[in-house]
Amino acid sequence: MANETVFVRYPGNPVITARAVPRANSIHNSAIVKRGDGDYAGVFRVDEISMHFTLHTGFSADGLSWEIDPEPLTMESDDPEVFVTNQSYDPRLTRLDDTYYLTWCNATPQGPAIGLATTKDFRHFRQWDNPLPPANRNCVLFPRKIGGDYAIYHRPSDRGHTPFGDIFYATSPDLVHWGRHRFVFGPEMGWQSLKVGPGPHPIETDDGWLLIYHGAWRTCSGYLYCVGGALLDLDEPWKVLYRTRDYLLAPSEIYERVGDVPNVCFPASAVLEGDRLRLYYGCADTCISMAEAKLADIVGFVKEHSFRKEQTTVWR
Ligand code: BMA
Repeated sequence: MANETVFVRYPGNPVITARAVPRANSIHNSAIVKRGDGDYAGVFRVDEISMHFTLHTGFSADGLSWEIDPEPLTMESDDPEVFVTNQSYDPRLTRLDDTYYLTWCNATPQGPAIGLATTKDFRHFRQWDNPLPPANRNCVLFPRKIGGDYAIYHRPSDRGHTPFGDIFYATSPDLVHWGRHRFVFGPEMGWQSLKVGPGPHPIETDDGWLLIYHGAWRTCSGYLYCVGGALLDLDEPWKVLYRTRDYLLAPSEIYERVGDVPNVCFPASAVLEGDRLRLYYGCADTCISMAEAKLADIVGFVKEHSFRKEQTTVWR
């Protein structure tokens, strides 16, 4: 395969296409988890044929054959001021104790804005107060508290196809009040020279938090979205220990190269299966694929293919 590193693509890719949902133009950057009883559930980004972006739940016995709810999910909230739009996209899911935390992006008149909701059963979702002001496009919660607080990685943005983007860290004692904002890392030369954003929830390893992220590069005819990895300090997760200089995954297959937005691999969920990690990623803003690798091999790759300090050049 052209550019495979440690990840091996599932031969049946793409795993989910627009055919799974009536009136869908595409289904891509989506959040998938494996539940306690061994089945899989997810919140999916569906771009409808009206080009409204909606979130739908989906269920699967094996993570490969999916039933996607044809209707968008609904949220309950006590707060009439929470962001509600007809453009909701790029969900992430994190399990913490017995609750799943959904973060996603809403297109609001003030720009992209992060939504936060919780569910235990994927039937009832409770939306919390707006965690961050616009403009912010990517947000994911850590799977455990850090120093007694909830913690997120997020990516401030602008209103358009943002030509910049650094990853930040923030914490909250109660999921409502967010602070202690810390810069984590920004673009670097090469495939991640335009912007970076957090992907699936961080995964705790002996070598630090593994964060799989996307990096974008501007080509002469558009953008290229690749997948990278970083290892971050377990107690102070804004401190970068290692961060990939070489990408972990990049568009090479026809379903990654061709679609509504060509040349996009957008990592959105990571599911651990024993010592292996399944990465689900959006392809060309059109469909969803899966690639697998041993967790230890991913960590090894990140360490081995990391920038050395003297190679790091901030590229703005
Ligand atoms: C980003 C997000 C993603 C999308 C990507 C490529 O800015 O909007 O939803 O996959 O662009 O179009």
